[in-house]
Amino acid sequence: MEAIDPLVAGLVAVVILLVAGGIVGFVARGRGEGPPRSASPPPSDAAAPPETETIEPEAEAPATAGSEPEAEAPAEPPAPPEPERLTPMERFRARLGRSREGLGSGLLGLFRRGLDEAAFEELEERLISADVGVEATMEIVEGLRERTRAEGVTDPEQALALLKEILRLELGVADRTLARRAEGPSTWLITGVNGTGKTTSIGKLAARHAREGETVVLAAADTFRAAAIEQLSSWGERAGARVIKQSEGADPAAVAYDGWQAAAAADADLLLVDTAGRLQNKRALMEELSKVKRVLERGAGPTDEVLLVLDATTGQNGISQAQAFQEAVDVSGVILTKLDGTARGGIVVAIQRQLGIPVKLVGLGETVDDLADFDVDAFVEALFADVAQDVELGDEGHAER
Ligand SMILES: Nc1nc2c(ncn2[C@@H]2O[C@H](COP(=O)(O)OP(=O)(O)O)[C@@H](O)[C@H]2O)c(=O)[nH]1
Ligand SMILES: [Mg+2]
Repeated sequence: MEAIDPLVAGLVAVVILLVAGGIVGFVARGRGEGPPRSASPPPSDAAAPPETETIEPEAEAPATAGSEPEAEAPAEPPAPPEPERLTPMERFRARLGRSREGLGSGLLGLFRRGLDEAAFEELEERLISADVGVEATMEIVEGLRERTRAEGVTDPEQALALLKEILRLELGVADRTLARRAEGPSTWLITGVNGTGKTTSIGKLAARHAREGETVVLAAADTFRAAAIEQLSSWGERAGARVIKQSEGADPAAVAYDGWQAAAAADADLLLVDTAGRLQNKRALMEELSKVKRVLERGAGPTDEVLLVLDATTGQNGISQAQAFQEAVDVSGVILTKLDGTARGGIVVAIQRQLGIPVKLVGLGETVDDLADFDVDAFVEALFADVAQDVELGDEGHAER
């Protein structure tokens, strides 16, 4: 027994040294690697002035247009120096300033004054002004009233957490995936009223998927004005996506069909079809759209996504527009644009509730990076984010004050 003791002591010492070394190494690594994430400004600053026609592609990863000189198959691809992209949470938070001002900020202060009728009434007003819709507002506020009572909640922070949870539940059930087919080009038809942001959203989508290494084809089936075709072409150029177009006034259904043929011939991954949003009257527009879809499907088979682009700043108006589109082309998802410029972020709730169509993507600005998958958690957190953190992120809405 006594002979073992020094051996055991030695082993113990070695183990202690190893463990201590590991901890020191780990701490050192942890300190060293910390990327100055929050210190660096967002790549596409929210304060950038809106310039539709002169959007810079801001140093896109050149994964798009084929053969770069240095694109020799590297044995082990080193992590490419990705331009730093915001996480959904950061992006939402940085861009939802206006909605937050109306809805989220100050709520904690309100609850601190007491969870009484006056507080619930003010919450109701805020939700309605944010375009959540009357019915949903009543339910949300009633839900909060009941749960705070039932659970004996008096703490304002807890009440806010409950409100967030109720909102998340309200938004939480939808399938927001963008449908892709296993083989051949997935086809997404983009519809919506003029000026809502169809072409811009297509440009952003094209860039995003091209960046991921996909081959993207765009069909300029908004043949209503030559400018619309040019606008799509320049987005296509920037994204490295081929644009199938004809002259102004051409049959949009034929352009869509051509788009499919080109996409199939190129073995492309994704076909995005732009459409017109303005015709002499609504009926003509809806007839044209359903024809575009029908003809496209003769070649392409069932359309994978029919995305309706709605402008968040038009509030409830957008919802009545949506009904007509839904009848004409059976919408599968909404792209909600201009959420950055509105205090009516609550429209997300109203759209889903009143239309039963999930918001799948949101536009958070005019530049190529300003399209985000709709993320319920990020959205709800951003709506109610602590105002102190906005300044840190350079949020325009609050930093200006
Ligand atoms: N602030 C902001 N502007 C947007 C957004 N999406 C589109 N726009 C702007 O809305 C205007 C109309 O967009 P456009 O794509 O031409 O609409 P379309 O007529 O539906 O094709 C343009 O000035 C766009 O830059 C967005 O998410 N945020
Ligand atoms: Mg357009």
